[in-house]
Amino acid sequence: MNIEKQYAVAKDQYAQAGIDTDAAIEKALRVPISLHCWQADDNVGFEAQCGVSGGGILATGNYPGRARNGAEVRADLAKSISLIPGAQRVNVHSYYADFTDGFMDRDRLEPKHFQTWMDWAKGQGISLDFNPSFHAHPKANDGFTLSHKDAEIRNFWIEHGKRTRKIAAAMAESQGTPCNTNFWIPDGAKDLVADSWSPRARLIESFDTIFADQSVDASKCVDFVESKLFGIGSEEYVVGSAEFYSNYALTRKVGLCMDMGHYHPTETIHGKISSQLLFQQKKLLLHVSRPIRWDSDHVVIFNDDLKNVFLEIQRGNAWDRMVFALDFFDASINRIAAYVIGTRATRKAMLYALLDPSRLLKQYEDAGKNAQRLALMEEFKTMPFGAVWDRLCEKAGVPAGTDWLAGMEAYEAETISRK
Ligand code: RNT
Ligand code: ZN
Repeated sequence: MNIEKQYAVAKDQYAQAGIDTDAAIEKALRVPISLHCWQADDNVGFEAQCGVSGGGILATGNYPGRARNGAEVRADLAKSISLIPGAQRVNVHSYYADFTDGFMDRDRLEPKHFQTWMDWAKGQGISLDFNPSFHAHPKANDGFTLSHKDAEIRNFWIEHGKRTRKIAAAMAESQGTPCNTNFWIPDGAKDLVADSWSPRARLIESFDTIFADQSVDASKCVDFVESKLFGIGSEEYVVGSAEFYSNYALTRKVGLCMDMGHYHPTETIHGKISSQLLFQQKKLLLHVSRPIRWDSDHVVIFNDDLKNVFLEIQRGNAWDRMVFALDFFDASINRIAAYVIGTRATRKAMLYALLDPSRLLKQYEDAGKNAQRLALMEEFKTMPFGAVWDRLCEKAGVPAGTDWLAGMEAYEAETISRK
Protein backbone atom coordinates (compact mmCIF):
# COMPACT_ATOMS: atom_id res chain seq x y z
CA MET A 1 0.00 0.00 0.00
CA ASN A 2 2.75 2.34 1.04
CA ILE A 3 4.76 1.51 -2.07
CA GLU A 4 1.73 2.21 -4.26
CA LYS A 5 1.16 5.62 -2.73
CA GLN A 6 4.74 6.70 -2.90
CA TYR A 7 5.08 5.39 -6.41
CA ALA A 8 2.10 7.41 -7.60
CA VAL A 9 3.73 10.59 -6.33
CA ALA A 10 7.09 9.70 -7.83
CA LYS A 11 5.56 8.73 -11.16
CA ASP A 12 3.90 12.09 -11.37
CA GLN A 13 7.06 13.98 -10.53
CA TYR A 14 9.07 12.14 -13.19
CA ALA A 15 6.26 12.58 -15.70
CA GLN A 16 6.55 16.33 -15.32
CA ALA A 17 10.07 15.99 -16.68
CA GLY A 18 8.76 13.85 -19.53
CA ILE A 19 9.86 10.52 -18.09
CA ASP A 20 7.70 7.41 -18.15
CA THR A 21 8.55 5.47 -14.97
CA ASP A 22 6.50 2.39 -15.95
CA ALA A 23 8.47 2.08 -19.18
CA ALA A 24 11.75 2.56 -17.31
CA ILE A 25 10.87 -0.20 -14.84
CA GLU A 26 9.97 -2.59 -17.62
CA LYS A 27 13.14 -1.91 -19.54
CA ALA A 28 15.32 -2.15 -16.41
CA LEU A 29 13.86 -5.57 -15.62
CA ARG A 30 14.59 -6.92 -19.10
CA VAL A 31 18.35 -6.28 -19.23
CA PRO A 32 20.18 -9.50 -18.26
CA ILE A 33 22.83 -9.46 -15.54
CA SER A 34 25.14 -12.46 -15.38
CA LEU A 35 25.89 -13.65 -11.84
CA HIS A 36 29.42 -14.99 -11.39
CA CYS A 37 29.50 -18.45 -9.83
CA TRP A 38 32.81 -17.66 -8.10
CA GLN A 39 31.39 -15.39 -5.38
CA ALA A 40 29.72 -18.40 -3.75
CA ASP A 41 32.95 -20.23 -2.89
CA ASP A 42 35.63 -17.52 -2.85
CA ASN A 43 37.03 -18.57 -6.25
CA VAL A 44 38.06 -22.02 -5.11
CA GLY A 45 36.31 -24.09 -7.81
CA PHE A 46 35.83 -27.85 -7.96
CA GLU A 47 39.22 -29.05 -9.13
CA ALA A 48 40.51 -28.85 -5.56
CA GLN A 49 38.08 -31.61 -4.51
CA CYS A 50 39.91 -33.91 -6.90
CA GLY A 51 43.15 -33.05 -5.14
CA VAL A 52 44.33 -31.14 -8.16
CA SER A 53 45.53 -27.55 -8.23
CA GLY A 54 42.58 -25.48 -7.04
CA GLY A 55 42.53 -22.06 -5.55
CA GLY A 56 41.61 -19.04 -7.56
CA ILE A 57 42.12 -15.34 -7.35
CA LEU A 58 42.59 -13.91 -3.89
CA ALA A 59 39.37 -13.43 -1.94
CA THR A 60 39.85 -12.07 1.57
CA GLY A 61 37.81 -12.82 4.66
CA ASN A 62 36.66 -15.93 6.46
CA TYR A 63 32.95 -15.48 7.07
CA PRO A 64 31.46 -18.94 7.65
CA GLY A 65 29.27 -20.70 5.10
CA ARG A 66 31.39 -20.87 1.97
CA ALA A 67 29.82 -23.21 -0.60
CA ARG A 68 31.94 -26.36 -0.78
CA ASN A 69 30.73 -28.11 -3.91
CA GLY A 70 28.58 -27.79 -7.00
CA ALA A 71 25.31 -28.47 -5.26
CA GLU A 72 26.01 -25.80 -2.64
CA VAL A 73 27.19 -23.22 -5.17
CA ARG A 74 24.06 -23.76 -7.24
CA ALA A 75 21.77 -23.69 -4.20
CA ASP A 76 23.33 -20.39 -3.10
CA LEU A 77 22.92 -18.96 -6.57
CA ALA A 78 19.29 -20.03 -6.73
CA LYS A 79 18.61 -18.46 -3.33
CA SER A 80 20.30 -15.23 -4.36
CA ILE A 81 18.45 -15.10 -7.67
CA SER A 82 15.14 -15.40 -5.82
CA LEU A 83 15.92 -12.19 -3.92
CA ILE A 84 17.00 -10.13 -6.93
CA PRO A 85 14.65 -8.46 -9.44
CA GLY A 86 15.01 -8.75 -13.20
CA ALA A 87 16.56 -10.96 -15.87
CA GLN A 88 19.55 -12.95 -14.69
CA ARG A 89 22.07 -15.36 -16.12
CA VAL A 90 24.82 -17.35 -14.43
CA ASN A 91 28.47 -17.06 -15.39
CA VAL A 92 30.47 -20.29 -14.99
CA HIS A 93 34.27 -20.60 -14.96
CA SER A 94 35.87 -23.73 -16.33
CA TYR A 95 37.41 -24.66 -12.96
CA TYR A 96 33.82 -25.22 -11.85
CA ALA A 97 33.54 -28.35 -14.01
CA ASP A 98 31.54 -31.10 -12.33
CA PHE A 99 33.60 -34.26 -12.66
CA THR A 100 31.08 -37.03 -12.27
CA ASP A 101 33.49 -39.64 -13.66
CA GLY A 102 36.93 -38.46 -12.60
CA PHE A 103 39.15 -35.42 -12.95
CA MET A 104 40.06 -34.09 -16.39
CA ASP A 105 42.71 -31.47 -16.90
CA ARG A 106 41.78 -28.25 -18.63
CA ASP A 107 43.00 -29.36 -22.04
CA ARG A 108 40.60 -32.31 -21.88
CA LEU A 109 37.38 -30.59 -20.83
CA GLU A 110 34.19 -31.38 -22.71
CA PRO A 111 30.59 -30.22 -22.62
CA LYS A 112 29.65 -33.25 -20.50
CA HIS A 113 31.68 -31.84 -17.60
CA PHE A 114 29.21 -29.01 -17.45
CA GLN A 115 26.08 -31.09 -17.91
CA THR A 116 24.98 -30.60 -14.29
CA TRP A 117 25.24 -26.84 -14.81
CA MET A 118 23.24 -26.99 -18.04
CA ASP A 119 20.54 -29.18 -16.49
CA TRP A 120 20.32 -26.94 -13.45
CA ALA A 121 20.11 -23.79 -15.60
CA LYS A 122 17.28 -25.30 -17.57
CA GLY A 123 15.41 -26.08 -14.39
CA GLN A 124 15.91 -22.52 -13.23
CA GLY A 125 14.87 -21.10 -16.59
CA ILE A 126 18.10 -19.16 -16.93
CA SER A 127 21.00 -19.11 -19.38
CA LEU A 128 24.70 -19.63 -18.76
CA ASP A 129 27.78 -17.69 -19.77
CA PHE A 130 31.24 -19.19 -19.72
CA ASN A 131 34.90 -18.50 -19.02
CA PRO A 132 38.02 -20.48 -19.85
CA SER A 133 40.30 -20.50 -16.78
CA PHE A 134 43.97 -19.74 -17.26
CA HIS A 135 44.81 -19.17 -13.60
CA ALA A 136 45.13 -21.36 -10.48
CA HIS A 137 46.85 -24.19 -12.28
CA PRO A 138 50.35 -25.74 -12.12
CA LYS A 139 50.92 -24.79 -15.76
CA ALA A 140 50.32 -21.14 -14.88
CA ASN A 141 52.66 -21.06 -11.91
CA ASP A 142 55.38 -18.93 -13.48
CA GLY A 143 52.88 -16.30 -14.53
CA PHE A 144 52.56 -17.08 -18.24
CA THR A 145 50.01 -19.14 -20.17
CA LEU A 146 48.99 -18.26 -23.74
CA SER A 147 52.05 -16.03 -24.05
CA HIS A 148 54.47 -18.55 -22.53
CA LYS A 149 57.86 -18.94 -24.21
CA ASP A 150 57.56 -22.74 -23.99
CA ALA A 151 55.47 -23.97 -26.91
CA GLU A 152 54.30 -27.02 -24.99
CA ILE A 153 52.75 -24.93 -22.24
CA ARG A 154 51.33 -22.53 -24.77
CA ASN A 155 49.72 -25.37 -26.67
CA PHE A 156 48.18 -26.77 -23.51
CA TRP A 157 46.44 -23.45 -22.95
CA ILE A 158 45.51 -23.03 -26.61
CA GLU A 159 43.78 -26.41 -26.40
CA HIS A 160 41.98 -25.24 -23.27
CA GLY A 161 40.79 -22.14 -25.10
CA LYS A 162 39.54 -24.18 -28.04
CA ARG A 163 37.69 -26.61 -25.83
CA THR A 164 35.98 -23.92 -23.82
CA ARG A 165 34.56 -22.39 -26.98
CA LYS A 166 33.03 -25.76 -27.83
CA ILE A 167 31.60 -26.03 -24.31
CA ALA A 168 30.16 -22.53 -24.61
CA ALA A 169 28.53 -23.46 -27.93
CA ALA A 170 27.03 -26.55 -26.26
CA MET A 171 25.64 -24.37 -23.48
CA ALA A 172 24.14 -22.02 -26.09
CA GLU A 173 22.61 -24.98 -27.87
CA SER A 174 21.12 -26.30 -24.65
CA GLN A 175 19.65 -22.99 -23.51
CA GLY A 176 18.65 -21.50 -26.86
CA THR A 177 20.47 -18.21 -26.24
CA PRO A 178 24.08 -17.26 -27.07
CA CYS A 179 26.72 -17.95 -24.45
CA ASN A 180 29.07 -15.03 -23.73
CA THR A 181 32.57 -16.40 -23.37
CA ASN A 182 35.21 -14.27 -21.69
CA PHE A 183 38.96 -14.78 -21.97
CA TRP A 184 41.02 -13.39 -19.14
CA ILE A 185 44.60 -14.58 -18.70
CA PRO A 186 46.92 -13.74 -15.79
CA ASP A 187 50.05 -13.42 -17.94
CA GLY A 188 52.56 -10.93 -16.67
CA ALA A 189 55.59 -10.38 -14.46
CA LYS A 190 56.21 -9.13 -10.96
CA ASP A 191 59.26 -7.15 -11.91
CA LEU A 192 60.85 -5.36 -14.84
CA VAL A 193 61.05 -7.38 -18.01
CA ALA A 194 63.71 -6.95 -20.66
CA ASP A 195 61.38 -8.03 -23.43
CA SER A 196 57.79 -6.88 -23.28
CA TRP A 197 57.34 -7.52 -26.99
CA SER A 198 57.69 -11.25 -27.47
CA PRO A 199 55.00 -12.38 -25.02
CA ARG A 200 52.56 -10.00 -26.68
CA ALA A 201 53.48 -11.27 -30.12
CA ARG A 202 52.96 -14.85 -28.91
CA LEU A 203 49.65 -13.92 -27.31
CA ILE A 204 48.37 -12.63 -30.65
CA GLU A 205 49.33 -15.90 -32.28
CA SER A 206 47.76 -18.02 -29.55
CA PHE A 207 44.47 -16.16 -29.67
CA ASP A 208 44.44 -16.23 -33.46
CA THR A 209 44.79 -20.02 -33.27
CA ILE A 210 41.99 -20.35 -30.71
CA PHE A 211 39.57 -18.11 -32.59
CA ALA A 212 40.41 -19.66 -35.98
CA ASP A 213 38.26 -22.69 -35.16
CA GLN A 214 35.39 -22.20 -37.58
CA SER A 215 33.52 -25.23 -36.32
CA VAL A 216 32.35 -23.16 -33.36
CA ASP A 217 29.21 -21.24 -34.29
CA ALA A 218 29.87 -17.52 -33.74
CA SER A 219 26.19 -16.93 -33.04
CA LYS A 220 26.38 -19.41 -30.14
CA CYS A 221 29.77 -18.77 -28.55
CA VAL A 222 30.25 -15.00 -28.37
CA ASP A 223 33.89 -14.25 -27.55
CA PHE A 224 35.31 -11.43 -25.44
CA VAL A 225 38.84 -10.59 -24.27
CA GLU A 226 39.49 -8.86 -20.93
CA SER A 227 42.37 -6.50 -20.21
CA LYS A 228 44.02 -5.71 -16.90
CA LEU A 229 46.41 -3.15 -15.48
CA PHE A 230 48.21 -5.28 -12.92
CA GLY A 231 47.67 -8.20 -10.57
CA ILE A 232 49.32 -9.77 -7.57
CA GLY A 233 52.51 -11.13 -9.09
CA SER A 234 52.12 -9.09 -12.26
CA GLU A 235 52.66 -5.64 -10.81
CA GLU A 236 55.23 -4.51 -13.35
CA TYR A 237 54.12 -6.07 -16.58
CA VAL A 238 50.81 -7.38 -17.91
CA VAL A 239 50.85 -8.93 -21.36
CA GLY A 240 47.13 -8.33 -22.01
CA SER A 241 47.00 -4.61 -21.35
CA ALA A 242 44.11 -2.30 -22.24
CA GLU A 243 45.78 -1.14 -25.45
CA PHE A 244 46.70 -4.68 -26.42
CA TYR A 245 43.13 -5.93 -26.19
CA SER A 246 41.52 -2.81 -27.65
CA ASN A 247 43.55 -3.34 -30.77
CA TYR A 248 43.21 -7.09 -30.74
CA ALA A 249 39.44 -6.98 -30.36
CA LEU A 250 39.05 -4.40 -33.09
CA THR A 251 41.28 -6.05 -35.66
CA ARG A 252 40.13 -9.62 -34.94
CA LYS A 253 36.47 -8.78 -34.62
CA VAL A 254 35.94 -10.17 -31.14
CA GLY A 255 34.30 -8.37 -28.24
CA LEU A 256 36.18 -6.40 -25.62
CA CYS A 257 35.59 -6.83 -21.89
CA MET A 258 36.18 -3.90 -19.58
CA ASP A 259 36.40 -4.70 -15.88
CA MET A 260 35.72 -1.67 -13.68
CA GLY A 261 38.65 -2.64 -11.46
CA HIS A 262 41.25 -3.03 -14.19
CA TYR A 263 42.36 0.54 -14.68
CA HIS A 264 44.45 3.03 -12.72
CA PRO A 265 43.16 3.55 -9.19
CA THR A 266 41.82 7.03 -9.89
CA GLU A 267 40.54 6.19 -13.34
CA THR A 268 36.86 5.50 -13.97
CA ILE A 269 35.59 3.70 -17.02
CA HIS A 270 32.40 5.45 -18.07
CA GLY A 271 34.26 7.84 -20.34
CA LYS A 272 35.76 4.93 -22.27
CA ILE A 273 32.49 3.38 -23.41
CA SER A 274 31.79 5.76 -26.29
CA SER A 275 35.41 5.64 -27.42
CA GLN A 276 35.19 1.88 -27.72
CA LEU A 277 31.73 1.56 -29.18
CA LEU A 278 32.22 4.20 -31.85
CA PHE A 279 34.80 1.84 -33.35
CA GLN A 280 33.61 -1.58 -32.25
CA GLN A 281 31.01 -3.53 -34.18
CA LYS A 282 30.88 -6.17 -31.45
CA LYS A 283 29.20 -5.80 -28.10
CA LEU A 284 31.12 -4.51 -25.10
CA LEU A 285 31.18 -6.75 -22.03
CA LEU A 286 31.25 -4.95 -18.72
CA HIS A 287 32.65 -6.66 -15.63
CA VAL A 288 30.81 -4.83 -12.91
CA SER A 289 33.12 -4.56 -9.93
CA ARG A 290 34.26 -2.11 -7.25
CA PRO A 291 37.95 -1.42 -6.89
CA ILE A 292 39.11 0.21 -3.67
CA ARG A 293 42.64 1.57 -4.14
CA TRP A 294 43.39 -1.46 -6.28
CA ASP A 295 41.57 -4.27 -8.08
CA SER A 296 40.06 -5.40 -4.80
CA ASP A 297 36.77 -6.69 -6.23
CA HIS A 298 34.60 -5.34 -3.43
CA VAL A 299 30.85 -5.95 -3.54
CA VAL A 300 29.31 -3.53 -6.00
CA ILE A 301 27.29 -0.69 -4.51
CA PHE A 302 25.11 2.04 -5.96
CA ASN A 303 27.87 4.63 -6.21
CA ASP A 304 28.79 7.32 -8.71
CA ASP A 305 31.10 5.05 -10.71
CA LEU A 306 28.28 2.64 -11.32
CA LYS A 307 25.65 5.28 -12.03
CA ASN A 308 27.95 7.03 -14.49
CA VAL A 309 28.52 3.84 -16.47
CA PHE A 310 24.81 3.32 -16.98
CA LEU A 311 24.14 6.99 -17.63
CA GLU A 312 26.66 6.81 -20.47
CA ILE A 313 24.85 3.82 -21.89
CA GLN A 314 21.47 5.49 -21.58
CA ARG A 315 22.62 8.79 -23.03
CA GLY A 316 24.24 6.99 -25.95
CA ASN A 317 21.30 4.63 -26.37
CA ALA A 318 23.77 1.75 -26.22
CA TRP A 319 21.75 -0.80 -24.19
CA ASP A 320 21.68 -3.32 -27.03
CA ARG A 321 25.40 -3.04 -27.54
CA MET A 322 26.36 -4.07 -24.00
CA VAL A 323 26.62 -7.29 -22.03
CA PHE A 324 26.64 -7.11 -18.23
CA ALA A 325 28.41 -9.56 -15.95
CA LEU A 326 29.37 -9.22 -12.31
CA ASP A 327 32.90 -9.75 -11.07
CA PHE A 328 33.44 -9.26 -7.35
CA PHE A 329 34.11 -11.54 -4.43
CA ASP A 330 33.96 -10.86 -0.75
CA ALA A 331 34.60 -13.63 1.76
CA SER A 332 34.15 -11.38 4.78
CA ILE A 333 30.35 -11.19 4.71
CA ASN A 334 27.51 -13.60 4.03
CA ARG A 335 28.09 -14.58 0.41
CA ILE A 336 24.43 -14.62 -0.58
CA ALA A 337 24.13 -11.10 0.76
CA ALA A 338 27.15 -10.19 -1.37
CA TYR A 339 25.35 -11.45 -4.49
CA VAL A 340 22.11 -9.75 -3.58
CA ILE A 341 23.64 -6.39 -2.65
CA GLY A 342 25.87 -6.28 -5.72
CA THR A 343 23.28 -7.41 -8.22
CA ARG A 344 20.53 -5.22 -6.82
CA ALA A 345 22.90 -2.26 -6.93
CA THR A 346 23.61 -2.98 -10.59
CA ARG A 347 19.90 -3.22 -11.41
CA LYS A 348 19.32 -0.03 -9.43
CA ALA A 349 21.92 1.81 -11.47
CA MET A 350 20.19 0.62 -14.65
CA LEU A 351 16.87 1.96 -13.45
CA TYR A 352 18.48 5.20 -12.30
CA ALA A 353 19.94 5.73 -15.76
CA LEU A 354 16.65 4.89 -17.46
CA LEU A 355 15.04 7.69 -15.43
CA ASP A 356 17.59 10.24 -16.60
CA PRO A 357 16.23 13.33 -18.37
CA SER A 358 18.65 12.65 -21.22
CA ARG A 359 16.56 14.35 -23.89
CA LEU A 360 16.17 17.58 -21.96
CA LEU A 361 19.82 17.61 -21.02
CA LYS A 362 20.83 17.34 -24.66
CA GLN A 363 18.42 20.10 -25.63
CA TYR A 364 20.06 22.38 -23.10
CA GLU A 365 23.46 21.37 -24.37
CA ASP A 366 22.56 22.05 -27.99
CA ALA A 367 21.24 25.46 -27.01
CA GLY A 368 24.43 26.27 -25.09
CA LYS A 369 22.48 26.38 -21.83
CA ASN A 370 25.15 24.76 -19.76
CA ALA A 371 24.03 26.18 -16.42
CA GLN A 372 20.57 24.72 -17.00
CA ARG A 373 22.18 21.40 -17.93
CA LEU A 374 24.19 21.29 -14.71
CA ALA A 375 21.21 22.40 -12.61
CA LEU A 376 19.01 19.65 -14.03
CA MET A 377 21.66 17.00 -13.45
CA GLU A 378 21.93 18.14 -9.84
CA GLU A 379 18.20 18.28 -9.19
CA PHE A 380 17.67 14.82 -10.59
CA LYS A 381 19.91 13.34 -7.97
CA THR A 382 17.23 13.98 -5.35
CA MET A 383 14.19 12.86 -7.30
CA PRO A 384 12.08 10.20 -5.48
CA PHE A 385 14.06 7.38 -7.05
CA GLY A 386 13.59 5.01 -4.09
CA ALA A 387 9.84 4.81 -4.68
CA VAL A 388 10.38 3.74 -8.30
CA TRP A 389 12.93 1.16 -7.21
CA ASP A 390 10.53 -0.28 -4.64
CA ARG A 391 7.86 -0.50 -7.32
CA LEU A 392 10.30 -2.35 -9.59
CA CYS A 393 10.98 -4.91 -6.84
CA GLU A 394 7.30 -5.34 -6.20
CA LYS A 395 6.62 -5.80 -9.89
CA ALA A 396 9.34 -8.45 -10.09
CA GLY A 397 7.88 -10.25 -7.07
CA VAL A 398 10.96 -9.85 -4.87
CA PRO A 399 11.22 -8.12 -1.50
CA ALA A 400 11.55 -4.32 -1.57
CA GLY A 401 13.85 -2.34 0.69
CA THR A 402 15.82 -4.46 3.14
CA ASP A 403 13.03 -7.05 3.40
CA TRP A 404 15.23 -9.55 1.55
CA LEU A 405 17.51 -9.74 4.59
CA ALA A 406 14.97 -11.96 6.33
CA GLY A 407 15.15 -14.48 3.47
CA MET A 408 18.94 -14.39 3.59
CA GLU A 409 19.02 -14.89 7.35
CA ALA A 410 16.58 -17.80 7.24
CA TYR A 411 18.70 -19.47 4.58
CA GLU A 412 21.83 -18.86 6.61
CA ALA A 413 20.24 -20.59 9.58
CA GLU A 414 19.20 -23.55 7.38
CA THR A 415 22.69 -23.99 5.96
CA ILE A 416 24.33 -23.69 9.36
CA SER A 417 25.87 -27.13 8.94
CA ARG A 418 28.43 -25.65 6.60
CA LYS A 419 30.05 -23.64 9.35
C1 RNT B 1 40.67 -11.12 -13.03
C2 RNT B 1 39.54 -10.85 -13.94
C3 RNT B 1 38.67 -12.01 -14.23
C4 RNT B 1 38.38 -12.83 -13.02
C5 RNT B 1 37.40 -13.94 -13.25
C6 RNT B 1 37.41 -14.96 -12.17
O1 RNT B 1 41.33 -10.00 -12.64
O2 RNT B 1 38.78 -9.78 -13.46
O3 RNT B 1 37.52 -11.59 -14.86
O4 RNT B 1 37.95 -12.08 -11.93
O5 RNT B 1 37.61 -14.47 -14.50
ZN1 ZN C 1 36.94 -9.32 -14.53
